Amino acid sequence: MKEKMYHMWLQYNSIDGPDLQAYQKLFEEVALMGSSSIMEVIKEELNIAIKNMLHISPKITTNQKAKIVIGNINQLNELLENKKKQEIESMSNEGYLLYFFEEQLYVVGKTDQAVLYGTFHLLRLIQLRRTLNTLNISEQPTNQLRMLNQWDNLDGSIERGYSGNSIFYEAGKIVRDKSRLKDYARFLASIGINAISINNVNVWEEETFFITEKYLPEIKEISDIFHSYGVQLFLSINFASPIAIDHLETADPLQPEVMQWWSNKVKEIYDYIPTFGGFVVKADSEHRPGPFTYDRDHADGANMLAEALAPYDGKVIWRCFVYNCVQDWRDRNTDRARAAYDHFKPLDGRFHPNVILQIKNGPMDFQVREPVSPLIGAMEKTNQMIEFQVAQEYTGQQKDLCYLIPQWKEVLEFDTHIKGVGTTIEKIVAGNIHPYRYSGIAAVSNIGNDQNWTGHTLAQANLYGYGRLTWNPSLGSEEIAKEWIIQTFGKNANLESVILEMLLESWEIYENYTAPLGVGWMVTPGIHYGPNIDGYEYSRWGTYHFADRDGIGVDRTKETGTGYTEQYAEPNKSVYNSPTTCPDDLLLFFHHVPYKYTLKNGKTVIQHIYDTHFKGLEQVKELRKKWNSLESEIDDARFENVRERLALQEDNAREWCDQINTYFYRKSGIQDQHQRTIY
Ligand code: GCV
Repeated sequence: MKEKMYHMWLQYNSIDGPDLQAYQKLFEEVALMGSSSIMEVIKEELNIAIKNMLHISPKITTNQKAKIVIGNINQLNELLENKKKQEIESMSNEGYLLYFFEEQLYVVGKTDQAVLYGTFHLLRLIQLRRTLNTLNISEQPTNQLRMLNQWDNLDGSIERGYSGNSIFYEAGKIVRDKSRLKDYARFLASIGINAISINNVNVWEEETFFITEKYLPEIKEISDIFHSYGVQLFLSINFASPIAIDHLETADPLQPEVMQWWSNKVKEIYDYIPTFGGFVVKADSEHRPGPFTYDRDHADGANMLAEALAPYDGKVIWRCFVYNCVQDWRDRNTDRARAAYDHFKPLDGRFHPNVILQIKNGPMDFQVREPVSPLIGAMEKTNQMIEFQVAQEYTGQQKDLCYLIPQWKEVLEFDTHIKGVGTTIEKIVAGNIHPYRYSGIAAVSNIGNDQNWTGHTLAQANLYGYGRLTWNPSLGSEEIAKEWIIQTFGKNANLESVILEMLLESWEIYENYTAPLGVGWMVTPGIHYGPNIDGYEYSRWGTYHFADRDGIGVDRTKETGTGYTEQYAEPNKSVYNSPTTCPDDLLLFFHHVPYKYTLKNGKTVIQHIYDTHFKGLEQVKELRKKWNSLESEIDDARFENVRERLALQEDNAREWCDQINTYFYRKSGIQDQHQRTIY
């Protein structure tokens, strides 16, 4: 039964009832054209899926009269009507058609990779028990780059990993048995992910050597596995590599010997891995080396690498998470929220066309609630992509339930107004606003070697949803959740409605019992789980929330605060700058207000804090009851896993509720209107 945990949403549950015969008939024979490594994995997947779902082994042929015909446009050229050919021609390389015509079902795309996506789409439809003989689907991804970043280290640990150890590395070595990597690649391809970086952005000593002959042969093996599922491999690099690897005296990006070093290095990498994607770089951030050491800026640093990669069509994905981590929080001129925009906006126009800036969704660090980063869309002449975090670093660490798709949807739907009404983040990162050559979405992965991949079985929904949303941001949170539930647990109306409800309310619940009204943090420093209201890291000075006996929140206004609001375009700038127009859920991110300040919902800030924290705890108790009601409908292993996690979540929620309410009661001296017990 533990196997069910492992197969996530590719369970391929047995189909019964009246649908079965119709599906079986269709799948008796499948014509599969071509023999590339991608076509081979399509064949494998069909065999597994059809056998499990329909209890038959399809005859795989190249017979063009077969009921199902799968191939790319060149292979099916003679079979297709002109109209269909034109439709495919007009699509991106990853676009495909899935349609029924004169008793045959076609899966046809521009490339083999597109055909792979089309095949997974078809298999998904069967899992969802959809009728196939009326299909007429035309699909292509909205985003060009749909990437996952592994924060895995060679010793097998994962920075901010909550699902066991790495599936890539173990005890200082790349894993020998790579079968789990292949399964990971399958899962990623099934949701349309097309790029992966396989090591932590914090590149420590030994990982620096990933780009040398010591590791490249094995990294090539990993790359080949992912490549056969249409996923391109990237590596995070250490900016100081020339010094660390070959003892150069400097890593100054403008020194000819450094430029030459990188150029040779990149050639060596491509000799091993011709399909290599490029570098992911964290520089001048949290004690990592970067161009600032040499008085150079980030355009100098990124461009030097871009020049080395350009002949191979390689890319530099340069992270904008650059800030002074040892800042004095009492200094009102050093607002961490301002940092990314202040560093990068002035550099617009200076980056090479194969550089992409990767920007976290908020200006801070994946808090439960943050405004959208004002840097996204603010650089018209520089490729940009957004960074989400599927790993629940600040949202419960896969012990607490937090379905993140609604949060990401809010971010993508945010209207920046940078080019007038309708300049949403979704359109910017899709490359539809500025003429970006490359753009898209990246996210920190949430998987490890736990049997169920994600620690909390329900956290699989975040990985699934990330891929689906990134492929098509117009999908709804509910629609994605339903797809995931049916594929993961089978078709069962009661189960579907209970789990759906749990997922959809979970983000709000988590927010209710943790940091209020956008103020963020209040977590145990370093660990980032559990409450520590005054906790702050790196620096010895200040708090993140500026609470005193009179009020709470961070003044980021133009007039009296850090001026961060100025980084937004109008009307957002003015909306955020005034407490009367600032949305309640971000009030304390932008403003320092008295505890008795009245929110738009009619409550005072302090009463809101008390109410949401008591409520959040009660909601977690309800989550537990809901899950327990499903005991007879779910296999033991998955049921127990979630049951245990929800018990931990209740402990966590209680701890938060107690600490937050006590802290603010003592600080403010204001009673709870409902006289509940607060010590
Ligand atoms: C990989 C936060 C995390 C770090 C992470 C960093 C980043 O600070 O706590 O673990 O480092 O973000 O995104 O680079």
